[in-house]
Amino acid sequence: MLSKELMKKYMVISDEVQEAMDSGKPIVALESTIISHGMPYPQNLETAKACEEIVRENGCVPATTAIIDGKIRVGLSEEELEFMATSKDIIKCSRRDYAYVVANGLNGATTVATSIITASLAGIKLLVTGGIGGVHRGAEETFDISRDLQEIASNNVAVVCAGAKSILDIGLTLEYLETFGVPVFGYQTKEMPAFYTRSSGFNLDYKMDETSEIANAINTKWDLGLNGGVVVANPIPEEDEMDANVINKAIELALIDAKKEGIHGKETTPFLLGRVLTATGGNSLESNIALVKNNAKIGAQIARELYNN
Ligand code: PSU
Ligand code: MN
Repeated sequence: MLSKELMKKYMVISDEVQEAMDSGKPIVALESTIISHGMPYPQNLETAKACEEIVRENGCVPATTAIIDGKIRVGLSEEELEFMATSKDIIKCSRRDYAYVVANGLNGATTVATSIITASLAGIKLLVTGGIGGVHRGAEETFDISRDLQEIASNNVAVVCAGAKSILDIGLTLEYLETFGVPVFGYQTKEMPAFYTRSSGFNLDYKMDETSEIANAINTKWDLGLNGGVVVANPIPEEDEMDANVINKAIELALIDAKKEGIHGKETTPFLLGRVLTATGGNSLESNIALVKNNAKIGAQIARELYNN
């Protein structure tokens, strides 16, 4: 956590979040790359606002994270959410970009990696996202492994997600998490969810049916000095699930296009997300919105118990 002086220098905390911090109320961090680079307008803004509301309804305070004019922001106003949803002047900000964006007074959307960093600097214990980044398919050649995994591994922040998209190699992503000692807890599932679908074909070691069980396991980990995060894998609700064949075909085509067009580095994930969206005629966007909201709900329920301990 940042010292008081450094917080003052680098960070702006919204009144709502500051009050929660002062009174020990549970806080749920929310990322902003999904707003700026992961979804089109206006659905991005509507979803961001809806998620904040769901977090409040479930007894927590939402803290959407971003960098605006070089200030690390914890908790955004409606105008600031709108800015993140519409401005073209926002850098997708991973760990390597973070200091540069802050030092130069720029705007940055925080990925899972930098939302975790921000949460950790602010002392927030849980982050809600849609899907985590991971080991990309073909990573044995491209070395493309999302920074998200290392940040999950090394900060005491729990991450609630709907698994990982199969634009990634889900099996290798799970292996990587295992190497770095990150537990993956399935919320009411024995299988790693694949974002748009509830199943991926990869089993998880631990299925937990109650949010209290998950919170207890996370607190136990930290009590024992086993530092680092946890992935909570919360499958998309059945009624919002996509047809696996439809989505997998769209993903395959997107991967072929990315290769053809020489897309690489930080552009890869937004490119693939965009292509999948166009190919599925907006159906994937609906699923995406539904699963993020569901993560906000379950995330807030876990956070309540985490802070209770
Ligand atoms: N996966 C999604 N939607 C997203 C992202 C991932 O389904 O919006 C975003 C998240 O912010 C995640 C980032 O942290 O992409 C990972 O990017 P990269 O693969 O470049 O590390
Ligand atoms: Mn990458």
